[in-house]
Amino acid sequence: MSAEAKPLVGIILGSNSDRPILDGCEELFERFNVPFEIVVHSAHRDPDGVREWATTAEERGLKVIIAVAGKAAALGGVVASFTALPVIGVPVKTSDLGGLDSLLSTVQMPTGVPIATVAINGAKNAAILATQILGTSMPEYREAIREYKSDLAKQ
Ligand code: RP5
Repeated sequence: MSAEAKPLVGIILGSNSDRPILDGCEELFERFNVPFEIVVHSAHRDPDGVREWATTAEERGLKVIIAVAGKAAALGGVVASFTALPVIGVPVKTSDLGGLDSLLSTVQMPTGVPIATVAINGAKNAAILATQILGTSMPEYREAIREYKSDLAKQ
């Protein structure tokens, strides 16, 4: 993947404190040759930043969005409200409620605004799912997932 490749997946974090959740996720995107970008905008502390990023995501070439947030995790839902792109939500494990707060805030979306929610701290699965979504129209990503699954079966 060239350094200048235009990102296809946009990862938005609610806080810099969510950054460690991406361990393993970035490596998978590198393995699959998927260009991605990472930004930090909180739905509660920086709603204007979220809106600007989400409303311009499609025109900037993004195909899939991953939203990573914890606690009263509104981020994925707010992003989904601004874009027609598919949004994958990663609920972050929290110290007080173990991430159940993040999970329910992310998964319990009203009809019409779905978020494909993965497990608490499930950023690796988010990377795989995002690549599978890309693979519906880009065969090289289908092949990358096929190879990955074949390697998994050998473990
Ligand atoms: C959420 O609040 C963030 O996504 C993070 O998981 C949580 C705590 O954020 P910090 O107080 O550590 O910035 O918005």
